[in-house]
Amino acid sequence: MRSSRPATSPRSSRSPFTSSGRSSRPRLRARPAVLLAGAAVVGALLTAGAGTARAADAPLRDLAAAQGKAMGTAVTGSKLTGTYGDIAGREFSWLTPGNAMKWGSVEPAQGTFDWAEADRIVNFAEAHDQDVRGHTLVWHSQNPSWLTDGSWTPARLGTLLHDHIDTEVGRYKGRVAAWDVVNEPFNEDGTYRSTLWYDGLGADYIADALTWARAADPAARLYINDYNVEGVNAKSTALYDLVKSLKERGVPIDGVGLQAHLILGQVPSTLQQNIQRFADLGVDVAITELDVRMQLPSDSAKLARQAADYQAVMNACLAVTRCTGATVWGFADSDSWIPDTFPGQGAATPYDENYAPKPAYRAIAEALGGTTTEPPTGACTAAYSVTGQWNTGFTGQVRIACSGAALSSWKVGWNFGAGQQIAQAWNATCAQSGAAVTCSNASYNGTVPDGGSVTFGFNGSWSGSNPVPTVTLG
Ligand code: G2I
Repeated sequence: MRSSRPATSPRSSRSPFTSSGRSSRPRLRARPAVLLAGAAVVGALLTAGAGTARAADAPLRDLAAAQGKAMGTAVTGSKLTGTYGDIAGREFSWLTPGNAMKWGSVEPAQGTFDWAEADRIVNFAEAHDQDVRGHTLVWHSQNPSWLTDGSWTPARLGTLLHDHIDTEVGRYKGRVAAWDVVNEPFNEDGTYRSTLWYDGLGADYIADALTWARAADPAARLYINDYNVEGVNAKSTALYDLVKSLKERGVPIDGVGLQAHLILGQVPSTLQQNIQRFADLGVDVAITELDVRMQLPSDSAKLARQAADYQAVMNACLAVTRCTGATVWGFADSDSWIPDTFPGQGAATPYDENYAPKPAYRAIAEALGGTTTEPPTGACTAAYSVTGQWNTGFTGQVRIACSGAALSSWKVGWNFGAGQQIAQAWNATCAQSGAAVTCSNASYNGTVPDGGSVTFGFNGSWSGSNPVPTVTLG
């Protein structure tokens, strides 16, 4: 289903991408009642006594809309099916392609374009009434080698950049609400970063890029985006001075993106003050790449600290009208850049590797005015997720986890609601009769200790749709 909204309709009625930073129509969409605690998965609880269902709390995007804000996530286009797609569509009102719109992705060979993943994300966003934050047009990284290895006169380099902006912004004209036009232009000390662009074109590559982007899509909100600019410091002050001078010169600049790749316990104390000073310049501010990394393994104390950090960031944004919202840089720990870049660190996002919401998820919801229901202590839970899906097949998994309780054997059941059939299971014995599936432990994995978990998987077939069933553990 595609959005019925014409591509040219004004966004001011549906998006926090307005000059005031507030949405006049909060997104309050009906949600299926079976969703539990905004969770990625439908879980079943087995407590010492009666099984207690968790309350159906509102998705983050609805909570954010009620505050005039957006809640976003970076996504990978190829993953937008199964549980990952369910969460991306349900919980978020902004999508940022994590890599799909970078120059190296869209024009791997000069004049040869690949828009497949970017198109997929934009189509998904429209089908889910979401806005897209385009990322990113001018950067020193993830450029195609034909560009970085070439030898260009300044005039030719400027033409290449102009054409790139024209082509990409023009392609998505009316469909991308905001662009990170320029990404990461500064060094930590506030001087300009030496890049292909700065070295070849001088500092005015920034003004030129913004001007070209405005010409290619006058309705898109145009941002400069950087990291380590969340608090008041030399780098954020350089960004502030740049935005101020661009405004004075009449260069089109609508917002600044504070990436917010944060370290556990290190939310800058001047975050709100910094957001406010940009807002006072007359630009929007967005938190664009939020994550909070920690040394692995995570534990409950670190996860609680992380929840407080997420909440502090949300509160700072909520306190400033022109802060339009926050985007997390991947919503699940299995889809985060952190472990690759910082070996030994991770667990930086609001969902764990099995798409179960973490304390950080609940902290975001609560900052946005929502209520969340913690699972009761002393429970074992079963969580079903689709980990992969193709034409007619899919792979699913169920994770049984205990906290304050333990199991010596287990049996999990569910009803497939759309004709799905299990073909083959591992780490469990499964049987299907009509829609009803029951799976019990294998000889070697009946024991789930307090604090431990067991996962089993299966391949199945589907057609039409593949909804996540409600699982019972008993
Ligand atoms: O580095 C974190 C972010 C900092 N701000 C700008 C963002 O654009 C940037 O995102 C990350 C992506 O999340 C990573 O996924 O940018 C990285 C590159 O600097 C991305 O990493 C790259 C890997 O380096 C490649 O090896 C890989 O092929 O992701 C590519 C696609 O998975």
